[in-house]
Amino acid sequence: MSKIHIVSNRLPLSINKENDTFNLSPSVGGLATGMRSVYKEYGGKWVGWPGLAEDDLTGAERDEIDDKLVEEDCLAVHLTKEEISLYYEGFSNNVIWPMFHYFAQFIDYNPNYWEAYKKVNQKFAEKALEIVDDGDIVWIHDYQLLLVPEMIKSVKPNVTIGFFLHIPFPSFEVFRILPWRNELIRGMLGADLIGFHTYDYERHFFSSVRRLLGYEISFNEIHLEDRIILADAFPMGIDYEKFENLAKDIAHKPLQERSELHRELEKYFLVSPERKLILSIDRLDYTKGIPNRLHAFEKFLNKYPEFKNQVSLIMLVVPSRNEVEQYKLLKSEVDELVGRINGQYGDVNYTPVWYFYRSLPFENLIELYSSSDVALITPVRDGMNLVAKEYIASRVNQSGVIIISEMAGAVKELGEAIIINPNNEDEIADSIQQALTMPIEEQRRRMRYLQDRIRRYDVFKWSGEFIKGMKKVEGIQRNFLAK
Ligand code: GDG
Repeated sequence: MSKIHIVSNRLPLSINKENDTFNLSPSVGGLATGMRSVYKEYGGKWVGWPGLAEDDLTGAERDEIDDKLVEEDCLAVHLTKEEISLYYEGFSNNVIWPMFHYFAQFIDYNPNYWEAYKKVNQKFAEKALEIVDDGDIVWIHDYQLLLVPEMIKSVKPNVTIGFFLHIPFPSFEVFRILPWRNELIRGMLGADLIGFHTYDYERHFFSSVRRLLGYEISFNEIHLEDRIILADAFPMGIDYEKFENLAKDIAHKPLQERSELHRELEKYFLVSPERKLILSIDRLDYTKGIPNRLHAFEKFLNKYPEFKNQVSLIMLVVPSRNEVEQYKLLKSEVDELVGRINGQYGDVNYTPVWYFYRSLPFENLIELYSSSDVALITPVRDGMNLVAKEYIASRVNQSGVIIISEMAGAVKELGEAIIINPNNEDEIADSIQQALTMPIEEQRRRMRYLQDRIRRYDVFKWSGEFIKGMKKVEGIQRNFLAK
C-alpha cells in the first residue's frame, strides 16, 4: 500500500517547555483532526514547522524536539526568526493572504519576501523528499506552500501529489496584479489533484491557468504537455460527532458542575425569559468582517429599540498575527467600536456587547454555541468558515438560527441559513430581527436540514474523498501515458 504523507506550514502539535524539557500536545484544530487519522492510517509522516524559532534553541534542544517528533511520525522543518518574518509574516500573510481575500490595497510588494518564500518552500520540499518514495502520495496544504508541489514533482515525478487550498482563490483580474503570479500557478500545477472549498474558487483558478499559461482545460482536467491534472471542489467538514457529543454532555450537566462562564451566561438569561444571545467567533482578521458586524448590531439596536436590554452580542475574538500592522489597526478599531456601543446602549444591568479578546478552552466554545440563539457570521471573504458548521453540530435541541455572509465558502452548503451581504449593514440589522423572531418550528425545520448535511459530509468524509481523488488521478495518469 502506498503511504500518504502530509506537508503543512505547522505541525499538528504544540510544543511547550516545562522544567527544562519539551512536551508535545496535539493541536485541536480542524485540519489537525482530519489529517491525523489519515497519515497514521496510511503509515506516512507529517512534515511541518514546529512553531518555535530555530535561533531560540540550542543544538541539543533542537535534537530533543526532533527525537520527540519522530515518535509522533512528524518531521520538523526548522525556521529562523528571519525566515518566519519574511516567508510567513511577509509573503504568506502580507502578500498572498490579502491578495487572495481581495484586499489588494494591503499587499506589501517586498521582493525580499518573495525570495524568502521560495527558499523556505524549498526547505519544506527537501524535508519531504527525505521520506517520500516512488509510488507514495503527498498531500500538501495551503497558501504558505504554493511552490512545494512543483518542487517535489520535478525531483520525484512518480509521486502522486495533492494540494488543498484552505482560502479562496481570487478572480483572475485580482490574481493578475501579483508580479509572481506565473510562478505561483506553476508551483501549484506540480500537483496531480488540486482541491478548493468551492466550485467558484476552482473556476477562478482555471481562468488564471488558461489566461496566464495557456493550458487547455476540459471539464475539471488541465492538460499539460506530459500530464493531466485534476482540480475539484472538496468543501471541508468538521468532526461533527465531537461537537455533538460534548454539547449533549453539557446539556445534561447540573448547573453547579458547569464552567464559570456557563454559569454567568445562565445568570444573564435569568433576568428575563425574553433574553437572547447572539454569538460570533473568529480570529482577529480584516477578512472576518468584525467592524461591519458591530456597525450592523448598533443599527439593529437603534432601529429595533424593543430589543434593548433583551439582546447581547457575545463576541469571541482570538488574537492573531499581532506583528502585522493591519491587525494592530483593526484591534484598535474593534476596541473603540465595542466601547462606543456599550457606552451608548448599555446600563448597569445590561451590556450590549460581551467582548472576549482571547482564546477559550474547547469546552467553553461548545457552551457558547449551546447557549446562543443566533450565530452571526459576517466575513467580507472567507475560504470556508468552520464556525458556522460547529454551531450547527452543537445545537442538539435543533433550535438556533445562522446568519451568514454570502462571501463565506460555507454558504454553498447552508441554504437554510439567513444569507446576507456583509457590506449591507441595514440588511444585517434586519436579519438579526428576523432571526430573533423566527418561530421555533421554523428554526427546527431549517436546523434539521443543516444538521443532516453537515453530519454527512464531515472532516473524515472530506479527507476520504480527497484521497479517493488522488487515487483516481493516478489511474488517469497511467492511461494518459499508455496512449
Ligand atoms: C482557515 C480559513 C477555512 C476559534 N476560537 C477558538 C477556537 N476557534 C476555532 C474554531 C474553528 C477555528 O478556530 C476557526 O476556523 P475558521 O474556518 O472559522 O477560520 P480560519 O482560522 O481563518 O481558517 C477558513 C479554514 O481555514 C479551514 O479550511 O474554513 O476560511 O480562513 O475550528 O472552533 N478554538 C478554541 N478556542 C477558541 O477560542 N479551542
